[in-house]
Amino acid sequence: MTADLFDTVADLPAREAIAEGAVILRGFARPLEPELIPALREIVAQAPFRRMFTPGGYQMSVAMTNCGTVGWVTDRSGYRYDGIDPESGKPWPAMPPVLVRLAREAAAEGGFDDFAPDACLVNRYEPGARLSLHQDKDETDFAAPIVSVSLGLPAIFLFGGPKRSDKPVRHRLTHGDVAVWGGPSRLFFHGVAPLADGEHALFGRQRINLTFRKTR
Ligand code: MD6
Ligand code: FE
Repeated sequence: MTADLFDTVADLPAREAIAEGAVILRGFARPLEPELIPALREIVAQAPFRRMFTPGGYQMSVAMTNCGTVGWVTDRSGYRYDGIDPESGKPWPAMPPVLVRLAREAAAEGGFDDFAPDACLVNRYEPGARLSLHQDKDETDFAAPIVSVSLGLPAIFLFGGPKRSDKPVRHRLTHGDVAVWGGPSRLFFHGVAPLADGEHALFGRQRINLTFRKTR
């Protein structure tokens, strides 16, 4: 038996099914790292990270920005996708081709051909930041999957089921891992446990997560 590169390096299979329609692709984004980092830098220069407020008035611990035709925003009036960055009054930065390609190839690897995302939410987790269990349901097209790319510090991804009360399974996501969920698990509850402190060689004391969606 020959182990492939990922088996050797991470001692984990390169592809882990976590539910019907849901898979973790270990290290899938790593080959694109040299192109991803400058692309992200450019996005953040145009649309800096900001900590948004929930409709209930709480400030999120995760800082966010977006690229693509539309971006996900939350404020006192609710959650929505908007073509305009409320901080700048300008359109969100375009989605760089390397990100479109990464999302499309990961989706295909997860069993979802022809994924054409129009939104990429960029999340920054600093130590202690967390995301409580939720469903991604502000999109109109649930046929398309969610593609989620992890960079920087490791995090514990909580993946539950169709009901909020379904006990989530904890999956450790590290730099370069990509999670894809769609079809039967498209609306499954998920979240991120409070980020443990640490230092990543490229990203320092943070985790960056990119979530790609087709919103319409
Ligand atoms: C993650 N993120 O950070 C998964 N969903 O691994 C999400 O599920 C997510 O970061 C909606 C909005 C922001 C997110
Ligand atoms: Fe989500």
